[in-house]
This record gives sequence, structure tokens and C-alpha cells, in this order.
Amino acid sequence: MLVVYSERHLLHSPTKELWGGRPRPHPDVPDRAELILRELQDCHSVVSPGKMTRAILHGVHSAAYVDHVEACSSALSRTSEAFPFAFPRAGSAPANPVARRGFYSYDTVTPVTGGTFSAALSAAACAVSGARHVFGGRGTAYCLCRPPGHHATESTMGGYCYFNNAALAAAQTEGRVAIIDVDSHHGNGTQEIFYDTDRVLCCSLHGHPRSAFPYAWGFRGERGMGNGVGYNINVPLPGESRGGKWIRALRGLLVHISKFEPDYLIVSLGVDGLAEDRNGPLILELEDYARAGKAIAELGYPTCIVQEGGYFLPLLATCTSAFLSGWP
Ligand code: Q9C
Ligand code: ZN
Repeated sequence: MLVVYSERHLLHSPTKELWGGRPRPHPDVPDRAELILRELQDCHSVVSPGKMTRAILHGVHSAAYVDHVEACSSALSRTSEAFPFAFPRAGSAPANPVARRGFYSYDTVTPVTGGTFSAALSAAACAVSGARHVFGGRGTAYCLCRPPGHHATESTMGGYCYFNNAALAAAQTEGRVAIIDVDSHHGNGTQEIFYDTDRVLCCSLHGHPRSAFPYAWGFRGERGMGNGVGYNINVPLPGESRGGKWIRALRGLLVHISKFEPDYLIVSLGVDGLAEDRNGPLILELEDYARAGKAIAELGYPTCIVQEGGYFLPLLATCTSAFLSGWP
């Protein structure tokens, strides 16, 4: 399959997250993408993405939010990082640029660095290029996006995500798209972006938000709004769930996807459900991801796979590759 990768992800290298008010090493390290690239480059053709434009970003994100990410990034040196600390619920953004950060953010694990805007743009470009390849009928694509995207909403960053790569991919067609999000955290950004449409079916399988990030979204009752009622499906599982339960729940979602009869499928692939990955809930094994990839590939839809989370470096690349081996 085609692999879309940009070395510009290296520009984003946050050193810390603030978790429970305490600094901790940031799990989204540049090595994540480098390890996956090294694993895949022998068996797949790797290409650079096409150019990203504002117009493409505006298909998903508000102009004010994109401007904020750019301005915030360019005000910083390459390595310094800015955290929000006030989260105003005002109707409009505070004029003070420092106070403004919290208006466009919902947590303290998603700092902006000098290189963040360029890197996030390159991740979005990977997803868009991969999607256009798939929608153009040229086969399966894997988009090696870093930073990830599924926690980013129209106008907020969060959960290490700045631009919603999977949503930008889905915006590259007017056809019917099903999104299956197998990252162990709920894809709240993707859910919110397509909440009121019946063009995109959003399915997410994840650790229960009563005890896992992002805490406020991902419950079963979130089923969509307006035209979108019934086109958002969440399956929260207890955080200590193992592979058997996870695969059964995944198969249930695949039945819903078949009934929807999508033209295209987008997979938000996060492998942070691995037992060894303590940044994510669930207790999964390599074989579970291999099985999941196989089950999804068997549906036979033109498929664009977008990288989300996955932080346990010794297994990250093997696990990603095990999932992708479902496709011939
Ligand atoms: N001990 C993505 O996977 N940290 N974002 C939770 C739990 C936040 C994950 C810490 C996880 C965000 C794209
Ligand atoms: Zn995750």
C-alpha cells in the first residue's frame, strides 16, 4: 500500500505535558513516526504529501482557530512551548494572546511549540494526500500522521492533536464515508465535526470515558444531532478489557458500517490499547491488532488509514505493521 510521510513532523517536539498539574515527559516523541517509517519503508512505497492550503484546512477548522495555531507557533522559538492555563467559556476569543490559548484548547497535555504549526500542517497534508489517492481509485493508503488528529475539534486542540487529520481526509470527497476509530481513546474531535451529518458515519471503540481521556465524550448516548442522529456510534469498554471483548465489539461496529454502505472507509489507527502502553486504557496484544486489521480489510472498501496514538515505542512499529498486514 501507499505510505504518505513527511519529515516535517520532526519540527514538533514537545518536551513535557502537564498531567494533574505535574510536568511529565511528553509521550508524542518524534521517534514514534521514525520507528514506523523504518518498519514500513522496506515493503511499501513511501511518498511525500502534496501541498497543504488554508482552503483545505477550512473544510474542517474555523479560520480563527487556524490563525491562532499559526500565530501562537510563530511567536515561539523552535523549542519553547506554550501551555494554556485559563479556559474561558466566553463567546469570543480573549484579545490577550496568552489568555487566548485556553479558548482554543481544552487540556494541558497539548502544548504549542515553534514548530507545531508546520508539523501539524504536514500531518494534515499526509492525510489529505492519502485520502485523494484512495478516493481517486488508486488503492489503499496509510498516512503516517504526527502529530495525531482525532481529539482536535473545529476550533480546539487537545489530546496531543491540533488539526483533525482523519476529518480532513473525509472532507476530500462528497461520497459516503465511514470512519472507524480504533485508538483506545474516544475520537471526540472527529465525532464533533461530523455530529450533524448523515454523510459520514463515525464509529469509535475505546476505553470508557468515565475513567479514560477525554472523559467528557465517548458515551453510548452520543448518537448524533439533526440529520446526523444515528450516524455516530460509540462503544465504550471498561479500561481493563482484553482482546476478545474488543474484537467482538469491533465486529459489531463493522456490521453497522456494512449496513451504511459507504463508498469509502477511513481508519483512525491508534495502537495505544496495547497492554504495555500505559498512556491508554485496554489490555490488548499484537495479535488483536492483526486480527482487527484483517477484519476491517475484509470489508473490501477503498480504505485510507490515518495514524493516531500509540506510545509504547518497543512495540509501536511492529503493532502498526501487524494491523496493516490485513491488506494484501
Ligand atoms: N494516564 C492520543 O492518543 N493522557 N491522545 C492520558 C493517562 C492523554 C492521547 C494519561 C492521552 C491523549 C491521540
Ligand atoms: Zn489514543
